[in-house]
Amino acid sequence: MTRVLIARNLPERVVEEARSLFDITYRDRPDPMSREEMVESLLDFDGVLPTLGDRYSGGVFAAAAAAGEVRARILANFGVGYNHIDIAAARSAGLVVTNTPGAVTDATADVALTLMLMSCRRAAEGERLVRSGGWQGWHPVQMLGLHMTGKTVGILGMGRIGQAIARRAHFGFGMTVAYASRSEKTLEFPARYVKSAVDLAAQVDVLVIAMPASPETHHAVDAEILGAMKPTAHLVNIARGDIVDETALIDALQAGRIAGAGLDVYEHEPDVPAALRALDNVTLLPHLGTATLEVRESMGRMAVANLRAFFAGEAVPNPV
Ligand code: 8YV
Repeated sequence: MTRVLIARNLPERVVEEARSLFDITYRDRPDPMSREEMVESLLDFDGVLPTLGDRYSGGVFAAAAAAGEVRARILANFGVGYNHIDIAAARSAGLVVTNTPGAVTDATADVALTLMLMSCRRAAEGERLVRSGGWQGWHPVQMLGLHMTGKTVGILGMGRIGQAIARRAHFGFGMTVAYASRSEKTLEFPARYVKSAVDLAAQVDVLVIAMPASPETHHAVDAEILGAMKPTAHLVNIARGDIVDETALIDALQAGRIAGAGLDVYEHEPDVPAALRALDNVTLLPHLGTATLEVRESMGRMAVANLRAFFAGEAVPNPV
């Protein structure tokens, strides 16, 4: 029977479904695999279901090839983002890689809107004030934030998630949508295409990062982009932490060069720099993008569907 490693703790129903199809080894733990575990996974299993944090680097594939015969033929990633996998190295080692687009779109867009509102309306700061017991009572000019309705949102990356954010911002908050993307898109809502990310940053009240991480997008949001933003503007990142130069972001927030930031992802997760944690004008979430049971179950089912199709000799639904 086909041997599949589920590399992380998943919702029970997903594990049951996978067990009904394959000989499953279930690594029922919350932490990423070690390098040794990943090397072994390629030697011992026909398929692996890895996720965020499992760094299948070129070195892991090379170490597996040097240690024996690579048995694995597919990495069915749980999650849409696959920047933790060296795709070129996986391909040269003969593996197919799949991901779970679609399943994550709405939940991730919801967290973007959560962070936009929390940052613009200083919700985390206000919550800390109440919890501290230091709130002195309402007054007309207390904790004034940015009124989001009718403002301009700039979206970096107009893929599925970027479009879901834009739709919410346009139809829900009457926001003007502008975006920068690899190419101009045909969209079912009004949106202005801006060629350069720096120009986009300069024009908007909220800049939202929704592009996939890759070596090309590493530190795409740097001191220049942050410097172009209005001092009243907010930055939101629901994509991957290393798209932002975190040190430059801390500088901008400390100096008040931008009004605030809402982050769901970090450059060196789960490490969040103390300097960032010390700031009041930043909202920090622990990578909650898709954190609902319903969504995690559909992501899991999608990963299992990719495995099923692959081992049935069919075309995989979600190749990367
Ligand atoms: C996932 C995400 O929950 O799907 C993604 O790429 O960013 C998250 O919402 C997590 O990263 C697992 O892939």
